[in-house]
Amino acid sequence: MKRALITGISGQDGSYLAELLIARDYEVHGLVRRDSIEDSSRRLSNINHLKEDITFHAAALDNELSLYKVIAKVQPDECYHLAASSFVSYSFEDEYSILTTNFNGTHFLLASLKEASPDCRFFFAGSSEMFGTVEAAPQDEATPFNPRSIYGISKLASHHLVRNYRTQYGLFACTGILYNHESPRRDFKFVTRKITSQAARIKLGLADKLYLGNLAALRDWGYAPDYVQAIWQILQHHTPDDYVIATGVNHSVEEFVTCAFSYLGLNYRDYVEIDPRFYRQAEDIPLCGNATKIRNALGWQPTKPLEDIIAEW
Ligand code: NDP
Ligand code: GDR
Repeated sequence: MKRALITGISGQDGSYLAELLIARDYEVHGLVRRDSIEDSSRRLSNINHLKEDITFHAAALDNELSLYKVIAKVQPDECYHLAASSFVSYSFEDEYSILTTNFNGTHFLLASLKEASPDCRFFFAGSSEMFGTVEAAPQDEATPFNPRSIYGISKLASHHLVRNYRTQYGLFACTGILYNHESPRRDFKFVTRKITSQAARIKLGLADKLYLGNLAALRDWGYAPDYVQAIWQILQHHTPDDYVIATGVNHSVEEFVTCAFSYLGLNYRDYVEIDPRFYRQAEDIPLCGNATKIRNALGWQPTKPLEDIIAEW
C-alpha cells in the first residue's frame, strides 16, 4: 500500500486528491493547521466525509521543525504540496506573509524530504500566475516567466527550488503549472464561486445584487477533479518533469456570469454592478495554457467544458 502526504488537504484540490488516492488504496496523511483540527466541522468541511480514511497531522508551513517531524514520522512515498495562500488579490495587500508562507513552506518541505525521506516523490502546485504578464498566448513550458504579483513570485521562486532539488540532489520533484480550475468546493472569494453562489441567493430572493470587478477578464477555466487526476499522473511517470495543466480555452468573466444566471432563468444585467474594489488591471494578452506536453507524455486531457462545470454548481 502506497503512503501519501497531502499539504492543503482541506482545500479544493486537496479534498479531491484525497478522494482519488483513497479510491486507489493509498494510506492518506493530511497536513492541517492546529486550528482546523480544533474546529473541524467548519474548517475541514471539504473532507468531513473522508475523515475516517485520513490520518491528520498538525503542522504549519512556517514552522520547519513541525514539517520535518511529520515527514520523518510518515515516511511518505508521495508528497503533494498543495498548501498555499492562494488568493491572488490578497498578495497585493499582504506581500510579506504570502511570500514567506508560500516560498519558505516549499523550501522547508523539500529540505525535510531530502534529509528524512529522499526517495519520496514530490509534487508542487505551481500556477499560470508564474507567467504573469505574457507576450503571447497560449503559454507552454518554454514560455518565459514574468510574474505580476507577489503570489506569482512566490510560486515561481518555489518552482526554481523544485528544479534545483531535482537537479542538485536527485529528488523526484515536479511542478504542475496549473491554470484556474473550479468546482463546487471552490472558496467563495474566487470569482466563479462568488458568481454561482450569489446567483443562487438572488434566485431564492435572499439577495438582489452581485458586485464584480472586470467583466472582460479572460481565464482558462478547467474542472478541479480533472486537474488532480493530472497531478497524480505526474508522480506516477518514470521521470520527474514539469507540465502545464490547462484546457487551452479562454472565457470571459462576462461569459461565465451570463451562463450562470441564464442557467437559473435570470438576466445578469438586472443584478450585476461593477465595484472598483474588485477591479484588477486588464491584461492585453490572456493567460491560456497549451497542455500538449502532458497530453503526449501522460495521455491526460480535460473532460468538462465550462458550461458543464457551471451546471454542476
Ligand atoms: P485552496 O485555497 O482551496 O486551499 C489551500 C489550502 O492551503 C487549504 O487547505 C489551506 O488550509 C492551506 N493553507 C493555506 N495557508 C496555509 C498555511 N500557512 N499553513 C498550512 N496550510 C495552509 O487552494 P486550491 O485547492 O484551489 O489550490 C491548491 C494549490 O494549487 C494552491 O497551492 C494554489 O496556489 C494552487 N493553484 C490553484 C489553482 C486553482 O485554480 N485552484 C490554479 C493554480 C494554482 P486552511 O483551510 O487551514 O486555510
Ligand atoms: P485568479 O482567480 O486570480 O485567476 O487566481 P479569481 O477567481 O480571483 O479571479 C479570476 C478573474 O476574475 C476577475 N474578477 C474577479 N475576481 C474576483 N476574485 N472577484 C471579483 O469580483 C472579480 N471580478 C472580476 C479577476 O480580475 C481575474 O481576472 C486563481 C487562484 O486559484 C490562484 O491560486 C491560481 O494560481 C490562479 O487562479 C491560476
